[in-house]
Amino acid sequence: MTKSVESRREFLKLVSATAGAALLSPHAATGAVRTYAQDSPGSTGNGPADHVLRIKIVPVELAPNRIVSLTTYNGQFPGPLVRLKEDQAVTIDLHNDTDSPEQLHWHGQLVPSDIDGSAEEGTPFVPPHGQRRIVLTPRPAGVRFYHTHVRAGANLSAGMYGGQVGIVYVEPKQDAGRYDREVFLLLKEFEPTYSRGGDMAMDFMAPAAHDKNLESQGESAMKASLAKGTPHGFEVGYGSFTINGKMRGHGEPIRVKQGQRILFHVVNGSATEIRSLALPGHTFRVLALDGNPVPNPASVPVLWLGTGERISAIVEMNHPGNWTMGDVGDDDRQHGMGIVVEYAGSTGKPQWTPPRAFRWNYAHFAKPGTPAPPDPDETFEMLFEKQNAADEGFNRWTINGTAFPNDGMGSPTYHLKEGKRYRLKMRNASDDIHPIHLHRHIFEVVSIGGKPAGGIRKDVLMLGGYQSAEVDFVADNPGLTLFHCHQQLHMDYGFMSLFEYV
Ligand SMILES: [Cu+2]
Repeated sequence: MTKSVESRREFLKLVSATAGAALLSPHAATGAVRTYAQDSPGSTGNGPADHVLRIKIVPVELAPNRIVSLTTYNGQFPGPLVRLKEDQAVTIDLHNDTDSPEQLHWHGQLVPSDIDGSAEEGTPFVPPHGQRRIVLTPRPAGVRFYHTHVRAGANLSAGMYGGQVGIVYVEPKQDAGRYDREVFLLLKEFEPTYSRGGDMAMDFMAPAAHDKNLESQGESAMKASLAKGTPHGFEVGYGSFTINGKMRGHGEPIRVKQGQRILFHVVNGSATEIRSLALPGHTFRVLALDGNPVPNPASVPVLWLGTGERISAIVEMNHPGNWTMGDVGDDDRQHGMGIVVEYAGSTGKPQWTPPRAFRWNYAHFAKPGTPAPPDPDETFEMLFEKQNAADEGFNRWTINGTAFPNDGMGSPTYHLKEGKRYRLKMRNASDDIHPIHLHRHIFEVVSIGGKPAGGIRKDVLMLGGYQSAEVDFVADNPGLTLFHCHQQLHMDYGFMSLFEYV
């Protein structure tokens, strides 16, 4: 085990033993205890910060008489839209007004491990009733977001079940887009409760073919567990569904005029759910996935996003009326997952019609005939498996047979050399879709279900049930790097791994 891992481990132990005490640096090479304000990695100066994010618990009104208590940023949900300029460093003060240590993760940005917001990577916690100043150089341009990165486990008010989610827009140096207006949409559910067995939409993705070996492997494991009398592991369902923190019909409508081109930036801020979005009579021209421009901007009738995914898409307002833009799932839309799009001069109740049958396929946005990426320097094979209800009633998730420890103190499994190109060959022996996320790097999709999909750059990829996918990344950002499924229940119960640079 490397020294940095040892010090991280010691640090994490200290933090959990002394939550509430002065925060310690995980990188204190001498072992000396230093207070946080004096030795915050990346801290600078005493002047006012460019941005302040304050973690606090407040009541949030999702609809009249529908008020929930949420841990938020700055007392609002969603957290404030943070607009940054590519490569222009900013200071950000993180305050924690709660009683629990917190982490703020800069999802999709190429930042150092000590500010990335993951304790597993060695980022110090923002202590309870404490603060931390960081300096962040935003990159790359595009839609990123920020959210908490603490383990929730069985606590359905912690982690991403609460309101700690906000959008970051890193403005490009040159904005190539032609549009009249930008609209940011954050999709998020609240009032989580446990259930047994999920209702995850499974049939929306293409390619749809299952890998027979993965399927028989997953199914025989499940059968063996159920045969022993074990019930299905816990899943989580929700009582309220929101766009930008309001249930359908209770927020401000998106007011448009015929002929306008609206650039929607859609973020799935859900803890656990895959979301869809459609606007009756309109199509989405997808320009970027996870903030990164796609090789082939294609038009689609519906967007699908796993947790943590973002899509930027232009909609031409060419179908006047009063519409519900919402989830294609009737139940979720009726429980709030929608927003009204109102053309100037239109009256009457907002209308919904389902989109035409369509399968979501990342390869739509790849350019046909794109040459295969260069051979990697090394390939890591990863097999994802579920152990039904194995961890106090929760499903345990393993990568190559190993679950990441629940205390966050796992050792790095994968060793990287700076500048080398790595391929992750991922195989899913479960029937769940996993939105797979890599921190601090952007990967390039190589193939999905055995079909090439080159040129698409992302940081979250939905891996279908009993399917395989390959992604490549270049090790260009030294430091501990977390890899995990973005589904909160999955990451909290083992579906994580660490990469280190050696
Ligand atoms: Cu998962």
